[in-house]
Amino acid sequence: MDGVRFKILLIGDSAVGKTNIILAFTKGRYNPLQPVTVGVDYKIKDIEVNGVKVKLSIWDTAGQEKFSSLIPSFYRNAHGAIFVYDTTEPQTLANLEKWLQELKDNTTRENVVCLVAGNKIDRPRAVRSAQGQAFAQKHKMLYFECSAKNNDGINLIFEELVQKIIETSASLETSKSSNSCKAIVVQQKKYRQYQEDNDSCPC
Ligand SMILES: Nc1nc2c(ncn2[C@@H]2O[C@H](COP(=O)(O)OP(=O)(O)OP(=O)(O)O)[C@@H](O)[C@H]2O)c(=O)[nH]1
Ligand SMILES: [Mg+2]
Repeated sequence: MDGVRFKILLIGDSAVGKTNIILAFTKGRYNPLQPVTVGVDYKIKDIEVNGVKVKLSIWDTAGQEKFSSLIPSFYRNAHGAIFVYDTTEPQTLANLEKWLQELKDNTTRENVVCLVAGNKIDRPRAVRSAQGQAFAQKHKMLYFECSAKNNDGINLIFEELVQKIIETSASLETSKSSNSCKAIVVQQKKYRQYQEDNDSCPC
């Protein structure tokens, strides 16, 4: 199915690793000297989830307030949001409450699918997984941990988020775009059935 596009946001404090997560996912690279993000930036990446091709626009913004700009256009029409915190800095998890409020204040869609990502698990942790999970559970979000440095868990985050967006949109069945997502779910089921019946890909 062509023409499926999702807008994904990365949100969180400065230096939690948002830009490096995007870099790891889109280019397989890590930059320890990554300059702080100023304003808003985005990258495009095509992925395939359960046989369905999806074009992602992945939006990055400045964690430092003094550099943030164009906030409403950043949040507009987003399908999914990844709330990033640093597993070595407890305050970055606490601050996700503020970032969540900002999303709520600016979103133009009701059903933004949200995921919490605890980044920098390659370093000694100062936040237990259970603490991150508790925040995610409280707000009905998915929860994952990752290391942009080691490219550990990064692909999974985007794949699970996209899968959840497809499922959520299909179950709502209220708009043209959700109908197209429903079609994707049907296609995924057919694809899985085909894989069970045959060992090779149908495409
Ligand atoms: N050890 C480790 N360090 C990381 C990881 N991800 C990012 N960093 C470090 O954290 C610094 C900040 O990363 P960025 O990706 O620039 O953080 P950001 O969230 O985009 O920050 P702003 O643009 O200011 O909002 C980087 O220069 C890296 O040194 C990781 O997975 N592990
Ligand atoms: Mg950045």
